[in-house]
Amino acid sequence: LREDKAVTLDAALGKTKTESETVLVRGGTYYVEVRHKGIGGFSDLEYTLTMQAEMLTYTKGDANADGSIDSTDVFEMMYSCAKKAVGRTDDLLEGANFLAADIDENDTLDSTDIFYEMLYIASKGAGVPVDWDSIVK
Ligand SMILES: [Ca+2]
Ligand SMILES: [Ca+2]
Repeated sequence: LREDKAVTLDAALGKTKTESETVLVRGGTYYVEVRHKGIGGFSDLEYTLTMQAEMLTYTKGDANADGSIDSTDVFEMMYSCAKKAVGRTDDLLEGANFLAADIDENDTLDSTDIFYEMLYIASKGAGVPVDWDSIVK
C-alpha cells in the first residue's frame, strides 16, 4: 500500500452510512484498506463499499481548456500559484484544469510547472520540435 493515502475515512459501526470527500487522483491502481482501530478487531463485520469515479479529460498544458497552449495558460497557472501562495483558496485551478497545469504530474502546481509550460510554448514558437517528455526530465 502506498504511504500517501488518497483519502481516509472514519466510519461508525452499526447501520450507518458515511461518505468521503471527493478526491482528485490520477489514473492508476488504488487499494482499499479496511481496518478496525480497536483491540481484537471485528473480522466478521459486514460492510458495503461503493465508489463513484468520474473521468476527467484534459490536454496537458491547456490549463484554461480553450484548445490551445499559449501565454494565457501561463497566466492562469501563475495567477493560481500566486493566490495559493498568499493563502487564498478561491478560484484556483482545480479538477481537469489543475491536471492540465500540473505538467510534471507531481500533484502540485508550482513554478516548475510554469517553467515547463513556458519552455514548451517558447520551443513551439521557435519551430523547435518538442513534446512534454522532452521538456519534463
Ligand atoms: Ca489554453
Ligand atoms: Ca507539478
